[in-house]
Amino acid sequence: MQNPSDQVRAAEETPRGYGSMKRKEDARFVRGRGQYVDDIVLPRMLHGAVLRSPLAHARIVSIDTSAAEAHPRVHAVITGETLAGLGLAWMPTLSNDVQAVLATDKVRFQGQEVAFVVADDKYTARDALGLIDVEYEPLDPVIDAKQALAEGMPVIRDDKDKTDNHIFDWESGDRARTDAIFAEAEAADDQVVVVEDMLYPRVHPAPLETCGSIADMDPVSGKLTIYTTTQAPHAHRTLYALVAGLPEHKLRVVSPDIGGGFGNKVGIYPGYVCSIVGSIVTGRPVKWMEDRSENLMSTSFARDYHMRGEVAVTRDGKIRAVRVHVLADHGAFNGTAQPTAFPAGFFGVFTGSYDLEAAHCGVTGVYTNKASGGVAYACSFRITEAVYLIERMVDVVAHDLGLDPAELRMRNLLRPEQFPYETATGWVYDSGDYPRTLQVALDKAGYGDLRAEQAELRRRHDAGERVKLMGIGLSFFTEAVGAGPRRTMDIMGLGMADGAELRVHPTGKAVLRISVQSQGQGHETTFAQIAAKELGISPDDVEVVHGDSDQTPFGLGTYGSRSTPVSGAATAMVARKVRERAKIVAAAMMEVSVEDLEWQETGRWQVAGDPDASVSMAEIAMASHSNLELPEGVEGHLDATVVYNPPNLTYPCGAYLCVVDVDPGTGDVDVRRFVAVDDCGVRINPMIVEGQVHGGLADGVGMALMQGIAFDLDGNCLGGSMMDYLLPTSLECPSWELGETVTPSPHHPIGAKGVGESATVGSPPAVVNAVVDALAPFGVRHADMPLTPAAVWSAAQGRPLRT
Ligand code: MCN
Ligand code: CUM
Repeated sequence: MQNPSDQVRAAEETPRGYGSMKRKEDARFVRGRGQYVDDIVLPRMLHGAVLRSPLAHARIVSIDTSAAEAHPRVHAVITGETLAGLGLAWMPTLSNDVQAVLATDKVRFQGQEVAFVVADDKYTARDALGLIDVEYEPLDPVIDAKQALAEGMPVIRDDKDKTDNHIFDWESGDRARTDAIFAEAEAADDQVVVVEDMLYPRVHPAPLETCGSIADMDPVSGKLTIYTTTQAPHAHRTLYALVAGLPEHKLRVVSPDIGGGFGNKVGIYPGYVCSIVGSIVTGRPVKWMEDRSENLMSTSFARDYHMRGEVAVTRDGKIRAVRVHVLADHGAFNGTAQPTAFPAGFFGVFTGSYDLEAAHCGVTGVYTNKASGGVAYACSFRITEAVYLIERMVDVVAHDLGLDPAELRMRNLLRPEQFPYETATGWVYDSGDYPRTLQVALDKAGYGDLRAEQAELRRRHDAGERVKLMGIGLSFFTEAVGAGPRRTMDIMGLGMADGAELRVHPTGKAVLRISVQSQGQGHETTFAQIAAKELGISPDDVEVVHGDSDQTPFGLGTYGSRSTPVSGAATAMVARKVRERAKIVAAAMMEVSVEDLEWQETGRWQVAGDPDASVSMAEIAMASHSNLELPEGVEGHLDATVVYNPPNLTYPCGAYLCVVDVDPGTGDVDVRRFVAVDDCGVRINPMIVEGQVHGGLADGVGMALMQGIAFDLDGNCLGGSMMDYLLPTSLECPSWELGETVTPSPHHPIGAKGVGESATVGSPPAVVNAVVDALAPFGVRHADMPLTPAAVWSAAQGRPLRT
């Protein structure tokens, strides 16, 4: 087990006041008292079920719903035609595309929504799906993204007058300068160009709670309430308002407890819209909850990036430039979720943690007959792909040049004095001490000893002994989290800034209302800690309200690890505003001037130099509600609101080291050790941060070794159950060894950077680098994820599996 005292604590700079307190929300979760969407039962509630396409690509000839409609316990059968009458057959996606709510003309992926049945109970609704008769005319599917743009391929999106399957071309960086450096490197004797193709396979966030909603249209008041699994209640409300033409005050979006999101719950799914239409049509609340296969087959997948990386490097290991081309498989509808101006998300940070002369990437997005989506799963908008690309490439360079991968990284990492650092693609990294972070990881792992052990095992292997091969894999990542600023970042025109409201009651207890929505990250605890520290009261005395659009200020939601960078900053700012108001009241209470007061860490306003003259926040709160005479213009009471528009993203980083033992005979990989040193600036609750890192590391082991949503040539999804799509368990994971460095974000009011996705971003390349390193005696230079025993064995035979 993890021994906390064993953890490297290079955190001398951490300000006091935060700390590892147990999560407030766990009181209800460990007692089974969480309230998830499926726990909610409304009076007269009906249940919906979705009929899905068995085919990946087919024209719909006819849909006969008469038998289902005749069922005595069925209340409504809704088809694309019904929706077309309401103007709702298609809905906008978060990427300026449209997506079919229920198919009218064609089905475009296996599992696509075709009809919706509303019945007395969920079993009847499901049974009645079997009574619907759909006649399909099968069409050739487009499954291989590399063939999607080939001459003569079937056109998937003929609804849009398209003549091919091309979605977008996007580029970043300075192409001419990058090409010039590559030309130089190719010509020079002391430089080389290293090239590798790699796939980041399609994977799925697979939250334990699937997606669902309950729509409740009150026919009298005309108010529509939607209880739904969303990571962004306010954004969803405004999008519903825009699509349905309803005013926002007639819409209430409630996101109750959420059983994991991991990006899967950012978008709006057809099932949500169907439950709304079902409620409007029947005049009763309608619940829709998908099952496991529906979740895996039809909701937002992640990755599916076919990448070619090129590195121009001197023979002694100075990386000069990086060039990348990506073919991005976006499925049948472009439903990726990222700020509007970023069709490839934040892939532009593919320059990683290194000091480069130039860089360029081009991304081409294509349609295929697969489920849509495209950023979900703890990715910080495609930074998973970017970090995998650069960290795999660095290891390929080390392999080709015969350099030690740790040494090569040290030689190229940004140095602390270079911050703020503008990358070759225009991102301004705020702060970090990368060499120190890497050194902490190497020391903690005992890097030298590990290499010595590896050399000995290799010697025995070469001597013909049957031993497991040991691999050591490193990765160093820089994350970019906390979207906005709203000037450059929006979702469908909604700028990425967050509001916060804080009210201190007369007794000194506070209620904090935030716009972000926790899916398990512990916001009720950490946000209370932020406000409590600023106010000088106990976190137990701050109640955090979130997840209800009627009760909280507007904001863009939880994803891209933006809650702490944006709403966390809003919370600190609003609490400071309240503290300043408290100061005026305190001055009136003690009959001194405001300038005479100074704030004490103990949570009191004190007359400078006189410890006997001070008042606590609770005393001030009561006085602010009393008949105390206040200065002109001060209204009394203790509350405030703010909107925080971040000046920049925050850039957490980390150094990860994975040790694996590989059986070359079976291809079986055992993750022996995993050292993760994260720097997310000031940690509010180290226990929660470590929990976030643990989860992300497990994600990384899953993606690297066992997960992939694959398709056969007919477009049948091969990852539609948890028998096929494997989740890592404690059996596949080692006891994580965590460490930290602390470089506060200079522009964040409390110096915190986000951390929720760091480990998912940073860990896959460490695991893959370790496995490839283990296979070095077989001359292996690269192998694609997932590194299943079959893939590892094939790679060792010199025939790596390629998709
Ligand atoms: N925290 C902290 N100190 C810091 C940074 C963060 O104490 N310096 C705390 C935060 O206050 C918060 C938690 O750590 O309680 C995560 O914070 P943050 O990095 O701001 O990320 P978000 O809260 O915005 O969470 C989103 C992120 C994303 S995008 C995915 S995907 C993911 C992740 O969180 N999904 C999760 N972690 C998850 N964890 C759980 N249990 N469930 C999910 O669905
Ligand atoms: Cu990209 S998964 Mo998280 O940002 O909700």
